[in-house]
Amino acid sequence: MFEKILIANRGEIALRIQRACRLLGIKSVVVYSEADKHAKYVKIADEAVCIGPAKSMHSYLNIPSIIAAAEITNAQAIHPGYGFLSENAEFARRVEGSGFVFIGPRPENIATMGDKVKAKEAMIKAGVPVVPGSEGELPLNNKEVARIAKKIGYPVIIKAVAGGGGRGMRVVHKEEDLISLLEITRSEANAGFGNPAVYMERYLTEPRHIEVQVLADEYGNVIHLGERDCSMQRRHQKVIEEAPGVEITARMRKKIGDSCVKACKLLKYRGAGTFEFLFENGEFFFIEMNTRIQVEHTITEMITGIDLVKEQINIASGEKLRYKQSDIVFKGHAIECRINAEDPYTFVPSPGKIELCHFGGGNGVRVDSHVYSGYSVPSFYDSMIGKIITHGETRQEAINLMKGALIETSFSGIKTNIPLHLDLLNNHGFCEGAQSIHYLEDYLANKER
Ligand code: MV4
Repeated sequence: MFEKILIANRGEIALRIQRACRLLGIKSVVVYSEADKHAKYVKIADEAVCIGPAKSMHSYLNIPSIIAAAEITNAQAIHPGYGFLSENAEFARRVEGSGFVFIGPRPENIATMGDKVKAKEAMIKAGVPVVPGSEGELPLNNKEVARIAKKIGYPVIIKAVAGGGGRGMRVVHKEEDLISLLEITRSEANAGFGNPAVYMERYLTEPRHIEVQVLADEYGNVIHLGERDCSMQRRHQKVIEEAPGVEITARMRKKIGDSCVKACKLLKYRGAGTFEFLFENGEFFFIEMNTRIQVEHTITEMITGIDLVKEQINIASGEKLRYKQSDIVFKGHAIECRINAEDPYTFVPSPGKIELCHFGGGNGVRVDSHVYSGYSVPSFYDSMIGKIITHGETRQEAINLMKGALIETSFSGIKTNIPLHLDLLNNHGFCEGAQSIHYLEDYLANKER
């Protein structure tokens, strides 16, 4: 096992990884930008290294600074967290090339999943159901593209091969709009990702976003840990997540989970990973795979009792997976509310000094947050300042616990999205579990009128 790990991230996930290090008796090195220098998780780390100025480009995205920090502190492994460099295959390669262990998948697997066409091809090979669409990237011949769209059937969606997470996509409802939207998507893809290649899929109009968590070791042992429903989102930012998925039966879970496990085995995948699906009319359709720990990993931890960050570290140190699929038992229902420093109605970020901060608690309530009274939320990064997670025997209990936890929670000095969360937890449609990926945006649009 490692003696020292460098955490190449900030905020709540840096603290989450630091906690896993303490659990395992591993020393942690935190890297920080000048904007994060006063954060408490930086002060309480075994070691801390400043890697540059506030702007991410010069600190949390600065590969040579991070590797130099690992060298001077004699860390053995680097955990990338989520966001920043976590899905950068080049970073993973350079970490390994410098003699450190990358706590994550093989660089080749990160690169494959970054190419959405290659990712889909890998899934088709493994028997994972994918959204029907073009075979690979679209040809340059417009007539040919029109023929493909007609065959798939309108509406279709055009997506950038190098995109993902909702960037670089266009829905096309009728043939007249096809070529102009195709050209816009291509040029945006080229400008945004340096790659104009696009592909096409049937557009699913009212799906849920369901994702499956997996864990794989170096030796081909793979398990799945069930699914999460992340449909409650606005502009591709998740707001509330829950596990298990509302409509998902044990049979469906086993079938889709087993197919994800098979894909991992074929890919020789290692570490934690998430398969993203659209779920409509009882069917799963793969869209993307994330090769990192995700913000919402906590709800899977609550219903399985498995510490995913601890397992990531165990796997990276070369240990065999300590669980078989039959060891995984799903218990109760968990919900996560992402707490953002923002206006709850306009979504405008609200950085600044938190005068007072108090989180609710009690049995079944978990708080993952690095903030406290007196902490200043920097304006340079994502506005998420923490997560409240509740775990009950039933979905209704998890909702009730969350309402209580949020009512107990108070912040002054900054605005948070807690009022929005409370509105949603009292919303009839959400309480019925009726959410599709459009639910929250529709709700917000209707509320304005
Ligand atoms: C889709 C889709 C409908 N049909 N693909 C958006 C993010 C990216 N990961 C894929 N996305 C979508 N792909 C087909 N064939 C709708 C979306 C989508 C979406 C997906 C998941 C969560 C939120 C979303 C919000 C808008 C659109």
